[in-house]
Amino acid sequence: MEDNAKVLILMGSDSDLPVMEEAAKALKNFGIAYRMTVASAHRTPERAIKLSSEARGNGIEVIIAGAGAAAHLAGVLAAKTTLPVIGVPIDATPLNGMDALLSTVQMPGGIPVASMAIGKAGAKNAGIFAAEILSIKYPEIADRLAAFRKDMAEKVDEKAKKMEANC
Ligand code: RP5
Repeated sequence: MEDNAKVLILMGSDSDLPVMEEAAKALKNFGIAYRMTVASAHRTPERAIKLSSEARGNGIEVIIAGAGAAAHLAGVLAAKTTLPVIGVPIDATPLNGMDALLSTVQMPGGIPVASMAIGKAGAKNAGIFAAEILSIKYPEIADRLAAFRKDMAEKVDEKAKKMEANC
């Protein structure tokens, strides 16, 4: 845990860690301090609510919440804070994440959750999206995001050139 954490990454179970690590990796890549821990909306609701309601006061600016199955974690956290909450639906059941996706994305009007894609791509994008939100306030994060996009485009260009050369 970093004292100066700007992002709080929560997950419903430690079994979600292999997916949610992608969000942490993305934040590290942009030099953003985060705190990552487990809190379940149904197994430890008091802990989830405490973490969310105290987040702003603790210097947190964005919350990322990953959960599988009924996946009400992001919505429960969003109910207790006006910070932006980014939800990551996790494929943890025989429904392959469709259950978590619908539970995360279909918030009733009034309490928004920004839902990402199911699984690792969603967790990675949650980290990048958190960086984009923070970039409004922190110009150095905006610069790192611009460099990340440039690097991604250059890699595609390189691959395209190689492919064309081999045709
Ligand atoms: C959800 O149930 C968790 O977010 C996890 O994705 C899923 C299964 O949890 P475990 O039974 O592996 O702890 O609450």
